[in-house]
Amino acid sequence: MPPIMNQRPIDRRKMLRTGVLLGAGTWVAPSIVPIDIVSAAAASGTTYSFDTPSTEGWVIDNTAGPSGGGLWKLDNSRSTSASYSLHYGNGSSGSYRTGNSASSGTVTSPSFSVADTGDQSMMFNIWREVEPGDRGGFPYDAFTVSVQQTGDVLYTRAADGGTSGAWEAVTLDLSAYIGSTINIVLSFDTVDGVRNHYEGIYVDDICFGRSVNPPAAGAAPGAAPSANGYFPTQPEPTQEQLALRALDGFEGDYPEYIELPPVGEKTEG
Ligand SMILES: [Ca+2]
Repeated sequence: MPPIMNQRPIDRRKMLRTGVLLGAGTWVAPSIVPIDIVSAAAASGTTYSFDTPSTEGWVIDNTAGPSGGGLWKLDNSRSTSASYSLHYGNGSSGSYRTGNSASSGTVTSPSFSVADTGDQSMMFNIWREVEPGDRGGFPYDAFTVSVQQTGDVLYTRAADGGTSGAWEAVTLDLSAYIGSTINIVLSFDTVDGVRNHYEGIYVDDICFGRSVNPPAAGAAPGAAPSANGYFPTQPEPTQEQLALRALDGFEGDYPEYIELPPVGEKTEG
């Protein structure tokens, strides 16, 4: 999902005019709705801004996942509502490198009921800086949003470099869970212990509210739970990926001095 540029405040009256209201109160949103970071967070429903500062009922578990030793915390380095957010890392001057070890952890929402009116979507703002996807496409440094009760993965991003210094507003469709009481799980997993010298993840202004925006790309409610629960099952790396990773073990500590050619060019010339 590319960064959303030229954001402007939501005019809800205009949305009502341009959307489609079907019978029985079924709301179908217009295909394109401008999303303003602050306004999205102020939509109807429950919003978590973490600013008192408090996790506001969200539960951090830095022992969860394949590795544990996670770095989820409240942090005031970056936010879309002043001045705290949920953060995986060590602030804007740090990184999520934990020696040469992998790390993982989760943050789990309070339970809530997905009603048949309202509360059918999850909106949040996210800022990510993770390793770039130039090492064979293996999904290192995976951020995932899942449903605890089913293991359904609603959203995942890995090894793509992040959000290019900008915040992204993400909307996920929860209508598959109408009538259910669920908890949402945010997880981050470095998968391995190299190339973790990046700032990490910030999530702020999580809102469960009326579905006014199309589901984000990658949303897939109803997917089967993986063997790892809300940590998606990772494929086995190929021999080429493992070889590149062995090089990364050195490069990861000295990225400013070493630039390896991209995959596919290594054997040329
Ligand atoms: Ca905040």
